[in-house]
Amino acid sequence: MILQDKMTEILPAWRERARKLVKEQGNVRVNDFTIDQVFGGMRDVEVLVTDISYVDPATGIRLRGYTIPEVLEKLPKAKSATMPYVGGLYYLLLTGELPTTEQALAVEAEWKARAAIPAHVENVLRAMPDETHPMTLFSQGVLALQTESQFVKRYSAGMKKDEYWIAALEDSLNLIAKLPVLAAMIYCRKYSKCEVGRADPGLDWAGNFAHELGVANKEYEDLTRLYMIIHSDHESGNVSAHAVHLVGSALSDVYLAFAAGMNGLAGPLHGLANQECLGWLLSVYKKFNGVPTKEQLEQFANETLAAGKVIPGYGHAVLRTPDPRFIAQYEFGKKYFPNDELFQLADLVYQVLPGVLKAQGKAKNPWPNVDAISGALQYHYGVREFDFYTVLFGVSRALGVTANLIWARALGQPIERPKSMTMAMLEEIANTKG
Ligand code: CMX
Repeated sequence: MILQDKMTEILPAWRERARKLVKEQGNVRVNDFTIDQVFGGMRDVEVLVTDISYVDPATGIRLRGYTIPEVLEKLPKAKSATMPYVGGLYYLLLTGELPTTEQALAVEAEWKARAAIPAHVENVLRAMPDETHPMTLFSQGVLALQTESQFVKRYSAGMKKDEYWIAALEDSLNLIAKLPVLAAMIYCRKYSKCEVGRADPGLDWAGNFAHELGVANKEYEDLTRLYMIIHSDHESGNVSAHAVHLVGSALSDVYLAFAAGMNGLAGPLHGLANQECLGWLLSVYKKFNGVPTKEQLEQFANETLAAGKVIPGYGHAVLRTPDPRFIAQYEFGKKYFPNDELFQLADLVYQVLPGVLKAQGKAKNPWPNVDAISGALQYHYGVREFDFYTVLFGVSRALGVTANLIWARALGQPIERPKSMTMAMLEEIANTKG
């Protein structure tokens, strides 16, 4: 299989690199941390390693070293599409190399062959009450799929350590293949908007996801490809990525680890933020009975800040420029529906907000992040159920976190087990050193 063959080829050199670094320079100190960081969620503490993505404060996320514009330009695309095959992105995330069209299509073919969902998964979802949040259903659906884990079967049969990554790759390909089908099943059932299981075998993984959501529109297929690519990975320290890594480090299989990550993504401080952004845009639209003037928006934003509230979609913990994932979506909207009023409002906010935040002087980054516009684009194409947006994010995030998990198993990364201290110990250190 294409990804297994390629990784088998490149893995020995990576293993040797990791082995040599730890053996010969393992006692070199990387950095110290402060009491602020111990109490502050380990913000900025550099203790994780991944080669799959890196958030550069100036240029935004780099996927295997490539910026978002480079990824969108260099990955192979179908003739009928303006956005790349997501199968090509997965090839890049796993191997570090840009795929040819054939290689991207080979990954797409793997996913297509593995997309069927066992009947018990739908039964699990059906058993839940109507008001269940889509992220709860998504996580439950993933756990129900865990009966498929090849890792579990092979581990109990005495699989060699060297082969853990192969079983993790198998599980990851199966999981990713099934996630759009699962997500669409949740969407169609919960909102009664589409017929479950309307796959189009002629479409690629992301295009088919758009189709299964019941949006029969070539532009929306491209938007789905774009969305899946830009949300795929954002280093290893964010809650969902870190949860997957942590749980996976106990040799829990890909399904168990991914479900843990999705439970983190469901939190309002993480993946749920995208629905808050659209809610804020719609509330502004409603308040002004349409798109306000620049002056009205400025005044409203200042009042919001004066009331001690945050403006959703603006600011970032690491980035210090407009998020390139925002820009990619902004350009998509400008190209396809510049006259959509909600898009025009998002555009006006982009013109006005950074100035307001700069003048207030608190936010380190006054620029828009990925969430500032993603909901407005979904809304345009009729996917208007806010609480489903985090599920879209979750399907995409599977690409990055599973790539990381496969590599963690391939490099033999151990169980994660940081050490705790008591408050008294910290006080003693502070009194001695402070
Ligand atoms: N509106 C109002 N105030 C903001 C702000 C915003 N959009 N962004 C930052 N600030 C404020 C902070 O609340 C903080 O105020 P206090 O000192 O009173 O606590 C101050 O500016 C400094 O914050 P910061 O160091 O610039 O930002 P953080 O790294 O602490 O937080 C983030 C980053 C994203 C949580 C924050 O900018 C925010 O709350 N933004 C709005 C919510 C949002 O868009 N979330 C989605 C994030 C998407 C992602 O992470 O990818």
